[in-house]
Amino acid sequence: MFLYMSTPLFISLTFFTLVSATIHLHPLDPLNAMELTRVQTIVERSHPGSAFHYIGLAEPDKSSILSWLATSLNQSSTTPSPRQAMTIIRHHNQTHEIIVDLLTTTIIYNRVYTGFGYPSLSGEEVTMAMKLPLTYPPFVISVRKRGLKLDQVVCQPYPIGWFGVQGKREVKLACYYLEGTVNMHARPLEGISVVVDLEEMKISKYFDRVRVAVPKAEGTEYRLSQMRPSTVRATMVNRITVVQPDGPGFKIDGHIIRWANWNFHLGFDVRAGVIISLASIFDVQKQEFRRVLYKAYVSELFVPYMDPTEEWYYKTFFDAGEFGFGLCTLPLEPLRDCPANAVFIDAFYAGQDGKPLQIPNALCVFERYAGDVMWRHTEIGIPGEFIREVRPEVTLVVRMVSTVGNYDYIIDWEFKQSGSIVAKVGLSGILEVKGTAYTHTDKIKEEAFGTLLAENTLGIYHDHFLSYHIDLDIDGEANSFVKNKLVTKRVKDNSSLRKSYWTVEKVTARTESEANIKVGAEAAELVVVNPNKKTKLGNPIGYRLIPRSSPASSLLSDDDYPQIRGAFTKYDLWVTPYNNSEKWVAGLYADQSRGDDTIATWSERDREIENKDIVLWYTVGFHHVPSQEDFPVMPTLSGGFELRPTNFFEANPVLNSRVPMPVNWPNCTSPHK
Ligand SMILES: *[C@@H]1O[C@H](CO)[C@@H](O)[C@H](O)[C@H]1NC(C)=O
Ligand SMILES: *[C@@H]1O[C@H](CO)[C@@H](O)[C@H](O)[C@H]1NC(C)=O
Ligand SMILES: *[C@@H]1O[C@H](CO)[C@@H](O)[C@H](O)[C@H]1NC(C)=O
Ligand SMILES: *[C@@H]1O[C@H](CO)[C@@H](O)[C@H](O)[C@H]1NC(C)=O
Ligand SMILES: *[C@@H]1O[C@H](CO)[C@@H](O)[C@H](O)[C@H]1NC(C)=O
Ligand SMILES: [Cu+2]
Repeated sequence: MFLYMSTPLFISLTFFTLVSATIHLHPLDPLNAMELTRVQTIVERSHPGSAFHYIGLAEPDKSSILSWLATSLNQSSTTPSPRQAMTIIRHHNQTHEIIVDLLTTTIIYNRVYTGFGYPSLSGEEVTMAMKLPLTYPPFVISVRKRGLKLDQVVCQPYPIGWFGVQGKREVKLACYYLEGTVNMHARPLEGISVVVDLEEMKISKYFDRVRVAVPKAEGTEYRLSQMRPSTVRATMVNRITVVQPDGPGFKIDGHIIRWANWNFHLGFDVRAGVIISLASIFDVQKQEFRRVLYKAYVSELFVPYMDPTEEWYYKTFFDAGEFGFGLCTLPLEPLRDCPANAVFIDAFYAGQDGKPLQIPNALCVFERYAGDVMWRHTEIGIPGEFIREVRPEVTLVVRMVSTVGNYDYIIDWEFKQSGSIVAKVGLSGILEVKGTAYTHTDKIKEEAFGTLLAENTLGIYHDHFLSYHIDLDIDGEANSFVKNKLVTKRVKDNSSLRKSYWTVEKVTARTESEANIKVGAEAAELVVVNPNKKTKLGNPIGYRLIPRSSPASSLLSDDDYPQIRGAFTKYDLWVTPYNNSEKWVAGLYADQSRGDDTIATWSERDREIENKDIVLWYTVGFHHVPSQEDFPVMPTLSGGFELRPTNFFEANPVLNSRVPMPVNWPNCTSPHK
């Protein structure tokens, strides 16, 4: 499932470097390589031979972060930040949760987890499991029976899900045929089921049920170097770049990024991937930074396939919880994944042995100038005058790409000077396809569960549900969630020639259940307000969540096993009170989870959320009916949402924004001077 491009780090741990490195850390900084090594040493000492499935920051409670920030503003005091690491290991076939305090270098919490579900798979065990079939005699026979070459077969591990019975820690393998292509996902070997027991690291079940033609290699190529020049020419465009002769306009100070009127903390977690925290915007009128976003990240990514047959029913993946959205992050390619003016940032995580690994260029940060307009007006109504004011839009983008097996997810966080934060996800990569005997849709007699994309190749229907954890703190923690319902009114008293109009009815959600919403089912603005603060004119200060793609909640039945585990997909939006231990919307132990630690169970308490520190969980969903254009590799399909100030400022915050100076680049002159 993973390409190992991560670089092992060899670190000489001296007391001096550890101490000096700790003092300048921000409490939200991801664990650095030295800290990971420290955790590994301490845990390995008490639990020798552990397999590390997770090491990440044990995030301090919000109150302690905020008080650290307040005191660290005083230059004179250099309070070391609280640093603790959360570790999930497998040791003697048991799951342990261990918290290590990095300042005192001691274990402060250690318990065996006995609930349902297993920790995320480690990259190393996945790599080992993949190789098992190639030396497993029944599999070798199956490959021969199909007339295929064993050395051209590669297998990929898939979590087995939960279907009502407690399973061992196992994965299933799906195998693919490489000959004549590098697009292995396009050439599945259907009909074979391989189950691997991960504790024993051996094949525990094996079936070869049906034989289906392996789709052909022709037409599956996607490398530019292999394309015939005549086919490339039609889509050729001229040379193009973004030039900033004065360098980027942002500053990176540790993990703090300052740009234009924004500053925020940029973190990384092996499970969540990129994490945005403590985003504040400078208010020109008030002459101060104002808090907007405490924290935001992708909490889970659920991808259920819609084929209930034996070889496919279990394909209902939780990519963050089962694999690690951060673990699947691979180095970005300069000039292609990110533009010429991008700055790249490395990330660190722990391998199965607990030792630090580096992902070079895991994140990029760049200013985007895409020719868009921030605001404008032309006034031709004044006799004798022609007024035109245009402000071009420059924004700041943080990007990460996570390649979870066949799919690539391009995760963007974009900051606008006007106060908006835009979250965007782009789906690309290779579809999960199924081999079939069919070569034309006219011949398909029974239910196919997908679209015929090429001869012998079905693109199976599926969903992508990304749940975003969005902890807004609008001018402070005490916030409320308000639905501004747009309701139709009738004119009843003949006072107007109009028969109808719409108006706004504000409904504040008092408890969790009142906030659940299927966006699109009703016309409403979704607003987080600070009910304790008002603009000078008396409007509640707020931020609005605007979907940037059609919402898509789950179409599965409530009693279907994957739906019980992925219950967050029942609504597009949930609102919960802040709770530092409610981080993963489908549960901490997502592999073979049973849905007893999901937002649906947390919310059963129906806690109060009015004028409280609240968290929004918004799902960016896609029902994916594959089409032929998605084959052999899919052009990016995007979705997302915008967090937009709504009566947060007294007026347009970019009214007096400047226009960037023109760039006189050699040999680059505008024909429309
Ligand atoms: C900074 O330190 C001074 C003196 O110790 C104290 O009075 C003040 O409250 C501190 N400021 C913050 C923001 O903690
Ligand atoms: C873990 O369990 C497997 C059986 O599932 C057993 O073969 C193995 O010895 C066990 N390992 C340890 C360390 O107990
Ligand atoms: C409105 O006008 C209609 C037609 O002139 C009349 O029948 C009706 O009684 C009026 N309704 C009111 C509330 O005045
Ligand atoms: C925080 O969430 C956890 C998990 O849902 C729960 O056990 C705990 O009681 C919650 N804490 C508070 C203060 O509600
Ligand atoms: C500009 O054009 C000149 C002459 O064609 C060439 O020598 C030079 O390399 C060009 N500069 C850039 C930056 O492209
Ligand atoms: Cu898809």
